[in-house]
Amino acid sequence: MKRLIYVLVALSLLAMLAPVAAVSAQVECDEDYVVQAADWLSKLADKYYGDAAAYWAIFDATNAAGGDYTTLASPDVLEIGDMLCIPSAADAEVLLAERGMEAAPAAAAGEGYTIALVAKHTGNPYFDKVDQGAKEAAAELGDTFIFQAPATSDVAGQIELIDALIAQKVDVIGVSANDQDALVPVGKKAMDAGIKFMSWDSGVAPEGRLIHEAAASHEMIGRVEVQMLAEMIGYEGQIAVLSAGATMTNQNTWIEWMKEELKDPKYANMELVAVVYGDDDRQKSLNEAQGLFKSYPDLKGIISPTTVGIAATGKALTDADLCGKIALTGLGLPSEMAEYIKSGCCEGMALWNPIDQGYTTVYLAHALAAGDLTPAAGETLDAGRMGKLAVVDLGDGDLTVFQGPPFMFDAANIDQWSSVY
Ligand code: RAM
Repeated sequence: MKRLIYVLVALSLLAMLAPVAAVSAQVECDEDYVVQAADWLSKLADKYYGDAAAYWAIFDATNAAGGDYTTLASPDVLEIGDMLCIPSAADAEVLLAERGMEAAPAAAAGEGYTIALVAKHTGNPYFDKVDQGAKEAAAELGDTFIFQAPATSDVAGQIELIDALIAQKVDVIGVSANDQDALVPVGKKAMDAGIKFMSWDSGVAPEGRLIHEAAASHEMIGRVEVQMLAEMIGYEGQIAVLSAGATMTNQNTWIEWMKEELKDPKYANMELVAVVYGDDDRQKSLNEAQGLFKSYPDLKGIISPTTVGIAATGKALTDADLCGKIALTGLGLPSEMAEYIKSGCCEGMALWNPIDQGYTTVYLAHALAAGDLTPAAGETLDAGRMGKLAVVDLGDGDLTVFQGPPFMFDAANIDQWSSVY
């Protein structure tokens, strides 16, 4: 199974590398810019040219400038202190033309649609990164963007927020569901009011929404996590899952695929002894991890398919001096997991880019509002820098757009990503 994992690594890393334009035009740096905390290229492009999509001009000019200027591996990766070359607006146009792109006329905020995304809860850096990518897309499209979440991951808080957004008459509402069924009535209410209602990250049941944006194939995520843990523990011993909320669609779907994968006879000596829920609350997740250590003294491995849960489990293992005795994998933010990956407590894990998730979701929301998508299976979403993405029907009208395969992180690449998300 190592092979699959390595192929995935290669694919994902390739996908992350930006095509480097051959800059044949002569351009000058109109201004030097030193990267500060919370800077990203599209934000700077918006500031200098009023066009977030013009970030390629800064990227190409900086890479072509040499000398003291930073060499950028990807437009998604900026480090504090990087020295950027900011070409004049005229030179930026030349550089964009080299890539076959046109500088867009600056769209005034509020000219476009009003798109509201509701996350599972506040205080989760995963959703802060979704917000970042969503804002980038809204700036490119000239839309007004609203990002909200309840304080804890309960569905009642989400329903309250959605009710208020319906009253506000926004154009699109998208939610990462804390409960796929409980959100159906409010989704129907939104659609009856003429609002496009969709889900992202964690789906609402198909009858209560138009379409869902999913990070990566549910099947691939579930199967790969079991494969990774099996490699770590030599295909033998008791394992457990530390999940997010018991009614959260995304984690539940991945766990179903984990169970499918575990049916393969090669896992005959592995036993799934427990699935526990930390509700994407740091303290509860930590307590649940400690509960597993106590209840299952022979436990060999934990899969935590939630960024909050895996980081809490990394801490619980470290505090209890159990790293190396109980293996850990799952879905984690490089920024939160770097210390556990470097200490060897977590040999490897997966995740997609949550910035890209926010970006893709807003492009999808915009296409719904503009009537560019019906939506129907077989249609194609033009998702800006994410390229063209297919609308697929997963069965019974479960229309979904996938943003792409997950990335794999380990000690070899974690430093490259821990400052990005
Ligand atoms: C947590 C949330 C989110 C999930 C990630 C992997 O941040 O539960 O919904 O997609 O983990």
